[in-house]
Amino acid sequence: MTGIEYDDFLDLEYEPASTDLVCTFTIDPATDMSMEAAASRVASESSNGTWAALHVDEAELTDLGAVACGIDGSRVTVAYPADLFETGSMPQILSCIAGNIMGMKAVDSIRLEDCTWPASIVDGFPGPQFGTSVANELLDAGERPVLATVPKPKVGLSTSAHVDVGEAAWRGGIDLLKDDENLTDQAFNPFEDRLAESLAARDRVQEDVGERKDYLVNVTAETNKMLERVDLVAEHGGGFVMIDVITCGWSAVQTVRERCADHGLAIHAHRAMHAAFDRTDHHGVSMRVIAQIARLCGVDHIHTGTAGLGKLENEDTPGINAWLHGECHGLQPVLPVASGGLHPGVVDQLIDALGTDICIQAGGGIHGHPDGTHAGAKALRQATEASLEGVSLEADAEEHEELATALEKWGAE
Ligand code: CAP
Ligand code: MG
Repeated sequence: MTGIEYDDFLDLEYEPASTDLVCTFTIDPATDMSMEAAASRVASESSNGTWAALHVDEAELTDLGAVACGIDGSRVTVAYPADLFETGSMPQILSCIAGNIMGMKAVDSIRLEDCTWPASIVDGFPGPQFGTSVANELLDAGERPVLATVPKPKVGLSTSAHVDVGEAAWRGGIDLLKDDENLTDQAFNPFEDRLAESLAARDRVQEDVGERKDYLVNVTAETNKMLERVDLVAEHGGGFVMIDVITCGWSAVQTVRERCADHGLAIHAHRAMHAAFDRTDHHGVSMRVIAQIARLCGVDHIHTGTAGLGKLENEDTPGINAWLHGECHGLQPVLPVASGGLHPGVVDQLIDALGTDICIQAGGGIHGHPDGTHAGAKALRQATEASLEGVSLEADAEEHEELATALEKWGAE
């Protein structure tokens, strides 16, 4: 019989195997606790240890212990053997690596910063169906960023008013109309009416302007309800659904991903509530890890912020986007979405910071244009095309009155 104790989970000589899931944490140990003691407790509690020394028959014991194998200041590396994890279950993975340890008294705070995912875990997940290829497989964006808009006010517009705003934006040069996060199926704007009327308007606009357009309809709901809505989107000829991935939960996202594959629908991931996990730099789960999880679960777009240019706090948008675009055991890359307080006057800086393989999403920055939504959409498209051509926004505004008015209103910061 052997006793498994907290100290058994620390080995600073251990080199993680390529098959391990390697997690990096920021840890602030509790008073009176060394970093080594705190790190070994984290590895223990998140794998197969507990607070009491256990007496287990070694012959019966599979070696599933995680190893706290690196300490660098407040950064701690923990390597988890892949056999600890059920194939293809994001909830099970998170119950280990971001579970009880978030509340352990051994740490004053702990933040899961980054994961290196081994092939054996990644292979259990579908990844995106389309990813960045939506720009040209489902839309006609060419080399420029995909452009999206969300009607404002967030809620309260009737179905026909909402559709009119969408139509004006599409005609002005926007590719994607998007629902806001708190618009789902309320009495003032019921889901199926909005879906049917928006897609009918989309078809009219496509016909007139000769560019593919689509609608990111918010299917967010209880999981079975969401599946019904996904089926409706397919029936009505939509190409995308939008899911609020944090509020729905990852198992729901996995279920919807399967149903979307049946219909060939792409998934736009909104991330309301992410800041409850990632806003502070010392506790919770980073946006980088949230984006990684979303990619494994198979979303095609995810909001990752505006590199500090908009109205919301952001965490390392360029670094997260680089991960979403980069290689991960053959998964499709995800299209990052920049959103939150954007307007035409910041598009050049946004593209400088994040490149062109992104979606630019603006609500107030289009509908708040002094000449209305159609002019606002034109201004965003003008600013995008000027930035791609290397023409300054001010110079382009001399040729385009919509952009000139937008710059007068909001400035070219
Ligand atoms: C943007 C937005 C988006 C946020 C999401 C809003 O509207 O519709 O939900 O940008 O944030 O409700 O605020 P505006 P993030 O363009 O009018 O600001 O992308 O950071 O997850
Ligand atoms: Mg919103």
